[in-house]
Amino acid sequence: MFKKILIANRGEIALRIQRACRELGIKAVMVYSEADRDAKYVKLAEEAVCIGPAQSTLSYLNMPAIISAAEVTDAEAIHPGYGFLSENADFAERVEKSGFQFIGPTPESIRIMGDKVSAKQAMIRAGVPCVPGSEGELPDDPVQIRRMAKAVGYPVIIKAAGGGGGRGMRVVHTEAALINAVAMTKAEAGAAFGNPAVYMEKFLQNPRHIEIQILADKHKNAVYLGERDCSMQRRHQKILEEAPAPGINRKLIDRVGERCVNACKKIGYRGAGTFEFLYEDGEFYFIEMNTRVQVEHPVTEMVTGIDIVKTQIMVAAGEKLPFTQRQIGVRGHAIECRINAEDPYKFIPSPGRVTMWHAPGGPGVRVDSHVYTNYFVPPNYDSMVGKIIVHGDTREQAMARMRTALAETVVEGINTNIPLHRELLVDAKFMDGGTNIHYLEQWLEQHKR
Ligand code: MV4
Repeated sequence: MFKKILIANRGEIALRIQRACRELGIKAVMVYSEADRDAKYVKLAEEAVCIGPAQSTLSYLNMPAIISAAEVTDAEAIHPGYGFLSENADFAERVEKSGFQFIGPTPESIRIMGDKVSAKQAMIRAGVPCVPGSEGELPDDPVQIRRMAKAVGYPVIIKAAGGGGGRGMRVVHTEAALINAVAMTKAEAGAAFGNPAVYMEKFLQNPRHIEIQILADKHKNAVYLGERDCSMQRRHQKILEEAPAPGINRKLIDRVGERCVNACKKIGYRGAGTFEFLYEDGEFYFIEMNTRVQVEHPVTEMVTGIDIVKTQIMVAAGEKLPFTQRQIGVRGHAIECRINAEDPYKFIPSPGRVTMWHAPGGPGVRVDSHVYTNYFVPPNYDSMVGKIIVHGDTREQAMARMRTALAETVVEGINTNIPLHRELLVDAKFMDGGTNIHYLEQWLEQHKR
């Protein structure tokens, strides 16, 4: 096992990884920008290195600064967390070339999944169900493009190979609009991602966003840890996630989970990963794979009892997965509410001094946050300041626990989206379960104030 790890991230996930290190008896080196000097995990750290000014391009995205910090502190491995450099194949490569273990998949795996065309081709080959479409980069010939769209059936969606997470896509409803839409998406993709390649898919009108968590080691073992429902989102920002996904047939999920595991084995995937699917009319369609730990990993930890971050570190150190698929079960129900420093209905960021922070507690309640009373939320980064996660025997019990937790939570000095969560937790459609990816935006439109 490693003796010392460098954590190349900030905020709640930096604290989460630091906690996993403590449990494993590993020393954690924290890095921080000038804006994060007073962070709780920096104060708690046995070692911490300032890697630059507030601006992330000069600190948390500064590869030489991070690798130098690992060198001067004699760390053996680097955990990238989520966001920042976590899915940057060049970073993973530079980390390994500098003699450190990257806690994540190989640079090659990251590269394949980063290109959404090669990711989809890998999944088609591995038998993972995908959205019908071009099965590769679109050709230049407009005649062929039109023929493909006709075969797929309108509406279609044109997506950039270099995109993902909602960037670089365009829906096309008619043949008349097709060729221009392809040209526009290609031009934008070339400018935004340095890669003009695009592909085509059937556009699903009312899907849910369901994702499957996997873990794999360096010894060809891989398992799936069930699914998460992440349909509650606005502008591609998830705000509430849950596990398991309400109302989806367990046998179907097991079949898809097994396909994901097989795909991992086939491509030599290792570490934690998430297969993202759209789910509509009882069918799963793969869209993208995330090669990092995700914000919403705690709901899976709560229902499986497996520590995903600890396992990431163990498998990076070369250990075998400490459980088999048969030993993994889903017990009860978990819900996560992301707490953002923002206006709850206008979504304007609300950084600043937190004059009062009181976290909830009680049975089945977990809070992952680096915030404390008098903490200053810097304006330079993502607005998420923590997560409240609850577990219960049933979805009803989990919802009741979340309502209590949200009622107990006190945050003063900044605005947060807690009032929005309080309303959602008593919304009849949410309580029924199974709302689709458009639900929150429609709800906000109807509850305008
Ligand atoms: C789609 C789609 C409908 N049909 N693909 C958006 C984020 C990126 N990961 C893929 N996205 C979508 N791809 C097809 N063929 C609808 C979306 C989509 C979406 C997906 C998941 C969660 C929220 C979403 C919000 C808008 C659109």
